[in-house]
Amino acid sequence: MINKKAFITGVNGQDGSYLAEYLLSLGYEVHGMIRRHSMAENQDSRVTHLTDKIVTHYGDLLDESSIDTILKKITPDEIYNIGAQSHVRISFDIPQFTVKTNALGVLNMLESYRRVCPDAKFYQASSSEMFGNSVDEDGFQRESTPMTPVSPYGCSKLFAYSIVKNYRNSYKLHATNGILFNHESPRRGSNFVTNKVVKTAVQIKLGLSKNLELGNMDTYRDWGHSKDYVKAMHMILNHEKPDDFVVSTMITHSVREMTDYVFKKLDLNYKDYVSENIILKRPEELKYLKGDSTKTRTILGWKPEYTFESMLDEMIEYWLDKFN
Ligand code: G4F
Repeated sequence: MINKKAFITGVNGQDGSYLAEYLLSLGYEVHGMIRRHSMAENQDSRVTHLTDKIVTHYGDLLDESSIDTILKKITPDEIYNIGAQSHVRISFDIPQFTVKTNALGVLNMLESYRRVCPDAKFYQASSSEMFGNSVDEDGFQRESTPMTPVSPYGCSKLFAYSIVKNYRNSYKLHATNGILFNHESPRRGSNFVTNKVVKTAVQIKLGLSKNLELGNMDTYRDWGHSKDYVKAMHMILNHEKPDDFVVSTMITHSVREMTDYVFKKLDLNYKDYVSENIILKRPEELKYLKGDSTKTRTILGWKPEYTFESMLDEMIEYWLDKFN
């Protein structure tokens, strides 16, 4: 068992909650930061089952003093900065909040980390959205692919990625980036496309809904499972040399193919229920993602256990259970 203390921002998110479970299973003392919301049950809904096992602290990436106070109190060995405004389309509606949280918020974390506990190791949740529409000739994005983001979210994440590298080099910190491609699970927010499709398809199957409106169905994403990806986060942070790693399945599917798979699993034809609504499209779209995670697989020995199909099957089962 590992006798260490970990601090996770965004512990109440999909990844934060799976990461907390994973670190607990390894023997860690787990601390998480949660933000105060007006609805009490939203503050820790994904970690209520861990109430007795983890320590939560109120704080905010935009409130430097709260980060300082928490880090001084815990003196963690490992810091996972996963908290963010993580919805790409919504980043067009609230660009300034997105940039403050995802860019300045990371700088706030790094400054506290540098001053309070510089011997800790730091993981930053970087994103494949940073690549924008840049693709290498062989159809993959990898660590060396130029980054040309096409959303306020992507731009904010590129700043964060860059400042982490800058702090690593300037202050000799063990600060790392995981460049994660899309990753899903039953805990995914239902305004992200996979869980929106699965949840609504199940509702249609059970007569609880009649139709599904989507935005662009002809974009491609490399979708993995969050449970596999949090293990990669732990490996990246614990690699002896602080570095940047792509985490992906190396397989891509369109939103249309994903929708077709989910409806077929429920013996439905998506064409009878799904329509495209321009309101759900983005002002600028990232069309195609397929990540080359060879470096992560070779150096760290990581590989995913879930497939695209087993991940969607698990999500379908979850919603069938929930509504039945
Ligand atoms: O599920 P999405 O909203 O995920 P997106 O934008 O790729 O971002 C996710 O992955 C990133 C990694 O690359 C993360 F950094 C980020 O935090 C987030 O987790 O949309 C996927 C695709 C897009 O092309 C979108 O235009 O699905 C398309 N789409 C079509 N109809 C839709 C919808 N997306 C959403 N959310 N809702 C729709 O109705």
